[in-house]
Amino acid sequence: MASSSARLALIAVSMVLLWSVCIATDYVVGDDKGWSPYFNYTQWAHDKDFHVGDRLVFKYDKQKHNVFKVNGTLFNSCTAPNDTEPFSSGHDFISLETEGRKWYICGKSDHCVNRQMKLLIYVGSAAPAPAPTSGAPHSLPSSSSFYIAATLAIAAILFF
Ligand SMILES: [Cu+2]
Repeated sequence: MASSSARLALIAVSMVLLWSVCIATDYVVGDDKGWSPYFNYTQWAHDKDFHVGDRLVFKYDKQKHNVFKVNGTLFNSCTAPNDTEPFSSGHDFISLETEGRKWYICGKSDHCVNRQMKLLIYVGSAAPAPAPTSGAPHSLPSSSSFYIAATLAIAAILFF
């Protein structure tokens, strides 16, 4: 008869597998500071590993700020495009749908130029990125890992 600690361990392992395989991450930009002036977003992004499927969450006072997704040129000159509507709900979820560089700025007043309200991130391929092991017969595609993790979780719940 399995102990409850073994059952808990199996559930925990399954949850970690599920998390790493299929749960995308929401990143609250600026953490508790949110999207606000004089925060170093370069440093904030520095230790993050963004992947396709993750989301950026911009939280801010919508009276004072907004969010424009821009290109590198507009980013460098802090220019809000006049042919695009900004995100302006005060609590925006932006899905990272493609790989590559993404640029965001606040379009209000001089917030981008003088108050550091600009964010550049690099988005990698969908998480997790298993090391490409070409020719290795036993490497599983991530969907298989997902089913294994799900099966483990169900087994843990049903049989212990
Ligand atoms: Cu602003």
